[in-house]
Amino acid sequence: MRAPSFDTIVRGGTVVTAADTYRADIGIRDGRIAAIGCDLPKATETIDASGLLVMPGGIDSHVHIAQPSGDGIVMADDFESGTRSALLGGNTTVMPFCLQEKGVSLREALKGYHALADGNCFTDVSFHMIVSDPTPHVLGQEMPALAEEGYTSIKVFMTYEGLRLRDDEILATLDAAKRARQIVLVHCENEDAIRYLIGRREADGDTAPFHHATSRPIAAEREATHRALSLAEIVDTPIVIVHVSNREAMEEISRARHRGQKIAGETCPQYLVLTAEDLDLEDFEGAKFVCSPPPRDKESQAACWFGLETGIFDLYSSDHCPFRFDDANGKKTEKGRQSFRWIPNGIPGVATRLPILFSEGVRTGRIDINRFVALTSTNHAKLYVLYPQKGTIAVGSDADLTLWDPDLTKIVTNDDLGHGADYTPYEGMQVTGWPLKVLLRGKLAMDRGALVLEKGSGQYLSRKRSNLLGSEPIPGS
Ligand code: DUC
Ligand code: ZN
Ligand code: ZN
Repeated sequence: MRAPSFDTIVRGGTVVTAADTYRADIGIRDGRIAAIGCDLPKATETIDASGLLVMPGGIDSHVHIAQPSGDGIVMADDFESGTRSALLGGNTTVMPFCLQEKGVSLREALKGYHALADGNCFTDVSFHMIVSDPTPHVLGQEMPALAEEGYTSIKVFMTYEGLRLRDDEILATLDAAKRARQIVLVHCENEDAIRYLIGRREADGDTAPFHHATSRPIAAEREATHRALSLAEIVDTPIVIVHVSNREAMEEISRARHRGQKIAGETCPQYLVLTAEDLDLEDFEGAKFVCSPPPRDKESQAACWFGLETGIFDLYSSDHCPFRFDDANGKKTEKGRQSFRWIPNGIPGVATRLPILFSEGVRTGRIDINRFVALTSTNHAKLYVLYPQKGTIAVGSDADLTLWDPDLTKIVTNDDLGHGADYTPYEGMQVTGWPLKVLLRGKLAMDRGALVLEKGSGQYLSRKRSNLLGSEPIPGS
């Protein structure tokens, strides 16, 4: 008897990539896509995908997991719960940040982070580095060495005392990253303006969570975005502007592109469906929505949708950064109850990222399903040099597949999301479209909300050097 040609066939679904939509079977062998065609012959296992969309697994290139947060604050997710939540939400790869604390080398930071992640993940994982202490050793020795070893993206902050870099430090970091061919992500908010406004609010007795939003106005984000783009222009290198919340920052990106700069832009679900009014809920409930930049207003939501529709944004990420609400080591920290200044900054969202964009974007006709795949998977893989191993459905690619029910209506509830936080900012929201099954490198990993694979099934992905926003990876580079 001849052995079956495939380990698994995903049969009868509608295959969706960033470019095409068509009916086909997918044959999988040794964890990779071995054939795409009609009526593929038998396999050891068959997964029925009729009535479902078969899409590349989601890639969330902006998540925070187990990140040290200071002051006794504990992030709600470790790698087990964070990647579990990602998988339940239809993702097969996440990219968390490895934070360099001041006085610590990048290598030490990475060692600690790998110790937490390795063997504990449900999805594949690849790190960005956060550079907070750009010493000559970090810039001249560590960055090039780590780029060689597959750590090819870094993030810098323009806000937060202890994390933010001065302009000359940003220039030096951009320069070093350009030489090492690492792409730089920038958090754009003007620290001095924010610090001044926080002081003013506190002096006026305005200490409730809502004033997190009033102390981080659009102008502080717009100014810092303009400055980051100017610094990148001076060094002549591309950058990624992350978590953009409003039209004015978007206009800075568009203007820079018109000047000829290569820029990637990212927005997140919170800027599409939340507003600053959510931070104004009573009984400290507004703290559940404290994140930076803060959610803005309806006009900003419309602008961010426009950016997704028209290509101002290349990436749609969750910025998953979870803290427990009802917890003195989370949102309800003793100091945080006295002033918004101390409320930990971030909200959970890795599990709800895809359903929110599908329901509010695809079902409403704002974007088509191919753009959905580009924004949630393919563009992340291309930008961060995981493509075509990840981010598409093609012969030779990893068989990371999300089987999506486009008609399933759900009410979002925290119990379904698998993260370590005790709430979701989207509780009670009705969405249509939900991931039914996920395959990770050919193996069924999630089936109707149940985990099928063990933790530790996720692998660490080291990446090639960045092509710095070139359209395609350079073969062999
Ligand atoms: N920036 C992020 O990217 N995530 C959470 C907090 C922050 O400031
Ligand atoms: Zn940030
Ligand atoms: Zn973030």
